Amino acid sequence: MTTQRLFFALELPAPLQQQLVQWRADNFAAEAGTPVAAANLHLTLAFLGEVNRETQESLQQLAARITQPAFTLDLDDAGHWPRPGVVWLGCRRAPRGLLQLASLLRAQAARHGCAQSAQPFHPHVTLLRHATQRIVLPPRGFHWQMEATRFALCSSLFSRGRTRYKTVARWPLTS
Ligand code: 2AM
Repeated sequence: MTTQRLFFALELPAPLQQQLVQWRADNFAAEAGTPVAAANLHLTLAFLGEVNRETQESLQQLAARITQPAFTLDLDDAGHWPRPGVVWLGCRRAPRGLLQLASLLRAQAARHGCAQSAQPFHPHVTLLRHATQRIVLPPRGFHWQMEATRFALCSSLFSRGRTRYKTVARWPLTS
């Protein structure tokens, strides 16, 4: 049976993606890590892994039934996880709506056999990969805000040495 590598995510608006890429270029040396392409900047809500069509359809049906209000996301924190080699942007205070949405999607994924990480959910936008050396993070004071008015199911495709994400479906956040 064919499978796809899938994850639920908050997409970032294109202008915000561009602002983040500019800030990254201004604040990180080229050797700090591999930059994630602007169009690939996103915030993962629940990672599903390789999923067959039947599981995908069940999870999409459940996602369509979610009724949650939109929320504001403040990207005002950054960090470095040397082991996976990730430099990320996140929120000093994650909005309740974000945590609720991720928790629901992760629970539904787990019930459908998509193993969820034992690590607590730490919402983040990955900016750099392969960042395994010591890094000096930019000083605090940066802050971007976005309204999360919808969430998406995305697929991850790897071809010709590049990862591309494609949006499979989207649902509005409205109560
Ligand atoms: P990352 O950016 O922290 O690496 C597509 O690969 C998305 O799913 C990325 O945002 C990635 O998070 C996330 N992801 C990949 N593998 C994962 C895993 N095993 N557990 C949780 N998230 C994962």
